[in-house]
Amino acid sequence: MKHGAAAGAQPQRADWTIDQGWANYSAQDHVVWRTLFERQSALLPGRACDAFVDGMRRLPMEATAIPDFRVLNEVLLPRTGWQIVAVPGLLPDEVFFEHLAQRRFPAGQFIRRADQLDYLEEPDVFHDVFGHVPMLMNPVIADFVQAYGVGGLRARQLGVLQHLARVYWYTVEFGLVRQADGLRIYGSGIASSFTESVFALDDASPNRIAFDLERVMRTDYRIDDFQESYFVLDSLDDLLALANIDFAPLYAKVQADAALQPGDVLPTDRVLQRGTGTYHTARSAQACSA
Ligand code: HBI
Ligand code: FE
Repeated sequence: MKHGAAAGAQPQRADWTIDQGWANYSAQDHVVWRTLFERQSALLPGRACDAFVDGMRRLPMEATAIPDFRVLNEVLLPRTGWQIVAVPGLLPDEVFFEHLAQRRFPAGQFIRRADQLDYLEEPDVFHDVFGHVPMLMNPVIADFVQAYGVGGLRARQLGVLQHLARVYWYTVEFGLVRQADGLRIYGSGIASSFTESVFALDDASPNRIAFDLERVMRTDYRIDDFQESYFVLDSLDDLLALANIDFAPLYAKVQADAALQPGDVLPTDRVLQRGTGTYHTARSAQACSA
């Protein structure tokens, strides 16, 4: 997934929001939604964390049609103070973080084409609404994502945004959490992806490493493929601690260290499962021979 707004895109409004225009979705758009929704809904039981399942259960979100954000907001707003706003695509950093800081979640208004089911350049309405919104029904995640928005505005001024973006990436987008009944998905990038929902939990290739804030802040990530490492929380409540600490001293410390590669494993890591790396080795071999 790319970062930042598509070059040259001009917003209708200063905050880049647009009307969702629910009535303008085509029958084909709703068919793509239904395909994605039914596929994930069949796959996620036993893979999605309890918070995701609980959030989804409380939301008026069905397979039959792309949800109207106004209808979802009638449930989401009273529950955690969040509301979904429609946007045309990726937003500039300062616009994105300002929305999050105000508990407005910028969801892509568009949906991918039928021939793009498994790969997406930018977050569309399925990634944002199916992947992110059920987690925003959870008070801990709701507070964490708002804190991320506030932190992002500050990190941008400090020039350390990339360190904070890694924290978001390895939690809100691609995080795993341990439950009594096993590893579960809470990251929206995984929960909205058919292939990565399998890879992240079942494949022997990726590392699965206990989440450590400083370690994650140092670790680069993949935007073009599955992650090489997934970081695992012992509980979603661990994110609350993150939402309330001052990152500034950490930024200074991490600034001095060289970035870690996505597939690195450190002797100081609490490694739950050391990956074989075979998936990414094969992919880079393919790339070389292409
Ligand atoms: N960062 N600057 C920026 N702009 C975005 O629109 C954005 C992002 N990071 C993550 C992200 N969007 C996705 O998680 C969306 O699903 C919200
Ligand atoms: Fe996302």
